Amino acid sequence: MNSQHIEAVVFDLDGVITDTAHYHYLAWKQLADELGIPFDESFNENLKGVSRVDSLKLILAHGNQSDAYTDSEIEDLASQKNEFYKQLIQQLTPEDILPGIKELIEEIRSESIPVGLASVSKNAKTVLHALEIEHLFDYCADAAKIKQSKPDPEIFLTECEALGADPKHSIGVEDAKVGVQSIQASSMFAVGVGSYLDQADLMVNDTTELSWKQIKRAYLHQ
Ligand code: B16
Ligand code: MG
Repeated sequence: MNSQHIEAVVFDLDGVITDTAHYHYLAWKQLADELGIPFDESFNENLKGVSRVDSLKLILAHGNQSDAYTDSEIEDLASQKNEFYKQLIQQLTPEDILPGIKELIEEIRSESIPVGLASVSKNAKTVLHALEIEHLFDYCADAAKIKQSKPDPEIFLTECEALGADPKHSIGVEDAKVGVQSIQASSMFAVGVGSYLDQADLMVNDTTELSWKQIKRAYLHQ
């Protein structure tokens, strides 16, 4: 029984706060189709939480095209995907916040527990702005300054440090396998939202199942 209090809760963005994971999928699919590389939702699971250029390299390897492009061409292809993605997220509104998430964050904040955002997306600020929830986060990591992608713990450790929280007394919420690994490598308690996350300390099928009471209970009984 762990009787420690909770010092911070850190959320991933894509796939946890809003379903931009689907927009990333659509944008990669458009690029993969142009490159003649087979691409489906199942392969897309490997890209969740992975940075833009690293995702592209995984797609090229999947299509046996790893050596087909120079570094500068890879940058251009990654920018092309980002343009598709930026067009898609133009339609985001506060209605696109996943069910229960805003209420959950407000409940955590009402207990004076700081809340952070650990997204490796360079579009995270634009997305938060479109959802009109920037004010709910005490700190948002700057993806451009994070050197090691998830599953490395860097982004979650950066969050805890900025929030003045001990990672051992903090909780992370993720939808990606590498994200759950990043939380656990930081010694935080991992809540996994969605499929393929069996290694999370607490797993739910979707955001409607996230309850602050249940998260606290699971954290205290870990
Ligand atoms: P961008 P997260 C991640 O965001 C996405 O899961 C991943 O699919 C994407 O490639 C990555 O951000 C980079 O995004 O191209 O917008 O910089 O899950 O960490 O919130
Ligand atoms: Mg995610």
